[in-house]
Amino acid sequence: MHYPGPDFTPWPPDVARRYRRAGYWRGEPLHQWLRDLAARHGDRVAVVGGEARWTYRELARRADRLAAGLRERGVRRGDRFIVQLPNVPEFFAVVFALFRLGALPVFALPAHRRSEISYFAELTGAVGYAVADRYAGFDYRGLAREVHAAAPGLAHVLVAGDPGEFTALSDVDAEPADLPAGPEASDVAFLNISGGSTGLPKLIPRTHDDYLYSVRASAGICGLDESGVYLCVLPVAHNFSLSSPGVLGALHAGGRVVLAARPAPEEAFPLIAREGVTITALVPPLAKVWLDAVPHRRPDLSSLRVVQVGGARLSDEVAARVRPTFGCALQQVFGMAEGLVNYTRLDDPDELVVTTQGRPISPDDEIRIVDQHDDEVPAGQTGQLLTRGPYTVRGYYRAAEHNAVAFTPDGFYRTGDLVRRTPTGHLVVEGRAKDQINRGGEKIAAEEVENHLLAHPAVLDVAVVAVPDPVLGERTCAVVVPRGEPPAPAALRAFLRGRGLADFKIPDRVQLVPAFPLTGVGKVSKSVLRSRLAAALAAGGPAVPPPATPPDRSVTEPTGGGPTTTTGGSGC
Ligand code: OOB
Repeated sequence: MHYPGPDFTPWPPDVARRYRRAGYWRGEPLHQWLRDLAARHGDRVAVVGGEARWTYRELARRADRLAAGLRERGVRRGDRFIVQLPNVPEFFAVVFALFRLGALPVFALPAHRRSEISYFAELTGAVGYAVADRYAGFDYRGLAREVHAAAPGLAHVLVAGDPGEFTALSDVDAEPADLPAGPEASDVAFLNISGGSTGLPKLIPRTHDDYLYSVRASAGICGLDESGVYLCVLPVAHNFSLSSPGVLGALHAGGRVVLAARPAPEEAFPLIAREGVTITALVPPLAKVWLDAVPHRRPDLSSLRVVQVGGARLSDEVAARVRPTFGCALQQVFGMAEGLVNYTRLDDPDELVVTTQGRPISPDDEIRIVDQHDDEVPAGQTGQLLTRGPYTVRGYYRAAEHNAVAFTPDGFYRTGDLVRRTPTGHLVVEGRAKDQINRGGEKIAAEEVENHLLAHPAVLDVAVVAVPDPVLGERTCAVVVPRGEPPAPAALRAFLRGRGLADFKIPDRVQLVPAFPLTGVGKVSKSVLRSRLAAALAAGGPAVPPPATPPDRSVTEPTGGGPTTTTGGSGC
C-alpha cells in the first residue's frame, strides 16, 4: 500500500507548494537524512545507551541491515509496525529500518498495556510489534503473547534482548544489497499517539517532510550543534523527546544522544556528569523532583546549558527555581503530537521564560484564539487555541467522523487548550476545554476510562475528572453512580487492570455519589464536579456530596495512586 493513502488528510496542494517554496519541506525522507548524517559525522558517537556506544556509521549500518532482514521476512512499504521500545539504542535501529522500507512505525508508550496495544493493532492492521524483553519490572513478552492471541495478524514479534518464543531483534539481519527505493518525503513516515480526549486513542500521521522541518527548526531554536549532548529521560517515542528538539534534533546537529533507562536523579545526574550532557527535557513533576534533589546530592551539572520543561503547565514558582538551582537556562515547551510546538527562546528575558509557554516554531504557524463560536477573542484575552501550519496535521488516521469536529473546515486543529497571547507573541496556557486529564504530562482521555468503567456491573454511570494535586498538577478521580451494592474502589481498579488498561490511566481516587449534578441541558456537569472535588480536597475531607444527597452514600477513597511514575513523571 502506498502512503499517503486514503487514511491521510493531505495539506491542500497550494499550501503544500507554499511550504516547499519556503524551504520547510525539503523532499528528504528520514532514512536519507540518516544516511547523510552518517556520511558527515561517521565516527562520532551518535547514541549512548546502557553499554552501547554507536557511532553515526554504526547506527546507519544497523538500520540498513535490519531493514534488509525485515524485508526478507516480508515487511513491505506501507505496512504498519507497532514499536513499544523503551529508551534503548535498538529503538533507533528499528525505526530507521522501518523508515528505510517505507513501513510505518506506530509509536506506543512503554506504559501501554493490552487494551491500548490491541487497539493499535486492530486499527492499523499492524504486521509487527517490537518490544524489549523486560523493562521497569515488566515482562513485555507476556504482553506480546496476549496481544498476539487477539491479533494474529501481528506476524512479526521482535524482542530486544531475550526473545522467549518470539524473534530476537539481533537475528533479523541481512546484507542490505538489494533494498528497493525507499519512500517519498511527502509520504507518511509514522503514526504517533495523541493524548486524546475521546473514547478510543487517536493516531497521528506525520510525514517525513513535515517532521524533519520541525526537527531542523527546533534544533536551531535550542542552539544545538556538534557539541550538543541530549539526555533523553522521557519516553523516547514521545514527540517532546523525539523531535522538540529531542533525540532527532541532537542527531541533526551531529551531537550525541544519551538514553537514560529511568528519569530519577540517581540515574540521570551521574549520566549528566559522565557524558557532559548539555540539554535535557523534563515534565513539571520531574523538574520538581530534580530541583529538590540538587541540594543534598550536590551533582556536577556544570555541562548543562538548557533544561527544557513541557508537557504540562509549569508553575511560575517552580520555573523561577530552574536557573539558580541547575545553573543553566530554562526553556519552556508547549507542544502537541499533532504538530505545533512553542518554545521560549534562549535569549528571551527571564520574565517571559518564567511566565509563558513560549511562541511557535515557524513564522507560518497560524494561531487563532477563539470563543465558543470560533470568533477571535480580543487581544490578550483567553480563548481556545486553533492552529495550522507546516508541521501540524490536517486529520487523524482513520478517524473521519472525529476529524470533522477536531479540525475546522479550513484545516485548523482544535487543540482544546485555553491560552492567551502576550504582546510579544508568547502563549500562556490558562487551562483546557478538552475532556482530558493531564497527570503530570501523562494525558488521559476521560471518556476512554469511563467506557471501561461502564463495563463494570456495579457501575450505573461514571464521570472521570481531574482533581488538583501538588505534585502532579492533576490527578484523576472517577465519580461513580453505583448500580445496587456500591463497588469497592480497589475492586474497580483491579477491574481496569484486568481489562489491560495502562497503569497511569487508572483513577487515583474513586468517589461514589447517588447522582450527578446536571447542566441546564441535562448533561453531567463536569465543571461542577471538578470544583466540588477541588473544594472538598482543599478542606481536607471527603468530597462534598451533591445537594439532596444522603451523606452516608458518598465516599471518597484515594486508591493509592497509579504507577510508580507519580514521582518520576516518566511519561508525557
Ligand atoms: C506534548 O504532547 P502531547 O501530545 O502529549 O500533549 C499535548 C497537550 C497540549 O495540547 C496541552 O494540553 C498539553 O499537552 N501541554 C501543555 C504544555 N505542553 C503540552 N500544557 C501546558 N503547558 C505546557 N508547557 O505534551 C508535547 C509535545 C511536544 C513538545 C512538548 C510537549
